[in-house]
Amino acid sequence: MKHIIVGTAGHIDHGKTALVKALTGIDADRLKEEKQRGITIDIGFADLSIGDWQFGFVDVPGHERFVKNMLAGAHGLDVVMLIVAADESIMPQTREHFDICRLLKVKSGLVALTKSDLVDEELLQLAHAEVEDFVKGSFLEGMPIIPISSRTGDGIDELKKALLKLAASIQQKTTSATPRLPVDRAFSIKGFGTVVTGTLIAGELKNADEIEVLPNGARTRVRNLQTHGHDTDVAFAGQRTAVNLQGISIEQAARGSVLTLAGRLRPTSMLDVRLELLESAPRPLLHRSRIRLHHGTTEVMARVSLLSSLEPGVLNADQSAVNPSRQKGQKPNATVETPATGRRTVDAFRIEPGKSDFVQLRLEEPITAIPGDRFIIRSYSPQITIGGGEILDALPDKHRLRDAKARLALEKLMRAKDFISCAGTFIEMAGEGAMTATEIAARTGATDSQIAELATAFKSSKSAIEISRAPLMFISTQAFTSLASQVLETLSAHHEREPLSLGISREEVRERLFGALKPEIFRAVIADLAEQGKVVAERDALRMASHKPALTGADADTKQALEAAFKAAGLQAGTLEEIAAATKLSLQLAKKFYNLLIAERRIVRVGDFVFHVDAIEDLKARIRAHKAINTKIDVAVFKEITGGLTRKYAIPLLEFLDRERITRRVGNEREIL
Ligand SMILES: Nc1nc2c(ncn2[C@@H]2O[C@H](COP(=O)(O)OP(=O)(O)O)[C@@H](O)[C@H]2O)c(=O)[nH]1
Ligand SMILES: [Mg+2]
Repeated sequence: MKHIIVGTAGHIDHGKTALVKALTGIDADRLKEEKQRGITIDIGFADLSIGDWQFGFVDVPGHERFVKNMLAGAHGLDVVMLIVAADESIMPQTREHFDICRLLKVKSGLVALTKSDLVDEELLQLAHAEVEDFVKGSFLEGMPIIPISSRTGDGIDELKKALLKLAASIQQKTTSATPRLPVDRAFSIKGFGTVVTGTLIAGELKNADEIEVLPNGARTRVRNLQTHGHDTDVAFAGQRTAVNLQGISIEQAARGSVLTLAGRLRPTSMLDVRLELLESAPRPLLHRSRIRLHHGTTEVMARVSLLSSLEPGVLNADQSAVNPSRQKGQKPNATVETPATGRRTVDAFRIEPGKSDFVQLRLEEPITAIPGDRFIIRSYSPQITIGGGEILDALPDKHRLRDAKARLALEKLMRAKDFISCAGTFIEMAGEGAMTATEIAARTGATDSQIAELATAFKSSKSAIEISRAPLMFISTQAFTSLASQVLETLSAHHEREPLSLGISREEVRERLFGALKPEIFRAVIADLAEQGKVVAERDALRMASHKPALTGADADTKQALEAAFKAAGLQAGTLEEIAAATKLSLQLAKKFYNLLIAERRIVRVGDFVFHVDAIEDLKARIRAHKAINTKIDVAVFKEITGGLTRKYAIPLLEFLDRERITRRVGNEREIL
């Protein structure tokens, strides 16, 4: 069975509800008030199976006052039946509903010329011609225009045939996506609990799935699932779906909510969009205008924050036109001083009717959206449809008015037509921040298996790199390369500054360059540099593979003298301060060479003391040799073996040997391993 959602659109009283009834036998006016007044107030539903196809019909109200409800029904349509009464022809809501369908990018449709029984052939031809002219240049151009009478049944068979033909020609909604069900009704059935209904616009929903209702965030399991009035184990994208939820109130899942799998999507209060202002909009859209945003089944108030493409120069010219008193050479600014009122305005920034531009919408209440979703905007007052467009980024950063970088990213997102290029762009935008699979899922609505495919895609495109498997994480190749060269620069600078030092502390590099980044990134960059043989990562230090501590003649002598002093002291070696004094070196200089000797492992730190590696190796050999005499050793014997070391040295050395696994402490004694 294939599924398709068909909606009505058109002016009030043109016969939308009657047509749905003539097609399906179902009266979609379900409210008492609707039946009494004979007008549709809210959206209604009906279904019909023909052959392999299951049609879900959404009948919308035509009245000007209920466009808000019409929008809640229009969001998930595959096919629209634009209904035009032959006796009245095109009327205001014919235009508004048609604009809405165009802006929502409804894929396909047809025109039903209803009430054909009320007009003669001549009038019918006239209406036909007017409709043909009306849809010219739109998605309905060349689509069937069918004269119908719901009263006599004329044309109904032809309409069914046309619907079947359309259904076969359009692409089905995708099931390989995170499921989303914008709720259009939430009600309660006694003994059953809360039920929500809506058009499943993407993915699949299964019985017992753990779901989340956003933006509320309430979670529960699917208790019962119905599509088109029948129980089912799975609902597919394109089906009218009813979901029984446990432990969630009607208020938590009210119209406008989105039901989705738990933990996948995130509500947002900002949207980056491509917005088209209708040619018929009464005035330009200004920066900071307050508008009504309709998305899915929800309506929220929002402010328009333009992303100006105006170059400072262009703005200059524009402003001097608006404000001739402006001084020449004055710094161009986003704000214009209006001489009459002295008020600062940014009205120089605007979208003219019929034009499109990038815009950031700042919402007064959160919604749940993903890129590719369509939306409609209506003016605050009067409430009329003025535009709409496509969401490009539903989880954007806040942009300033003139943010060239944001515009550039949005251009890219607009051109990204598939998931891989879309995800690639988001990863590029994240830069050094990289993106986890969870972040990609929330940003794009992709499934885990789609995200897993990215690794393969990036391997051939080389645009991004998988830097971690668990958690799955990607970084753009550009950011990765830049971080790697920053590491190399830092190491080079360090070697130049301190030619005697063997390397720089790993922690210092991490903090300085990767401090705010995910820890996996540092690990991956260093591992890559090491693998390429550019960097040597030793214990807690990093150095360029090419780096050799540069010792001049005098330095080499000093280093040697210091090492000799440690060697001569044997196991009686003191602290660094003592050795420095004994060799008549300044503590500062001694420290430098001492660090070098430590890094080269010529000397070993044991507690407060420092021993030459030879003395330590000799000690280990002597202890091992003692094993032939006795496998146990205590402090007294240890002192004997070491030629009478005092406890001051003996205790830290014994503990060191324990750590080195030469000995193991057993009570007061030690076992030689
Ligand atoms: N004669 C005639 N009347 C119709 C036809 N279709 C609808 N009507 C009538 O027109 C009125 C409005 O129809 P309705 O379906 O409620 O219009 P809607 O507001 O577009 O849903 C009702 O009184 C219908 O009986 C038709 O094909 N022929
Ligand atoms: Mg109606």
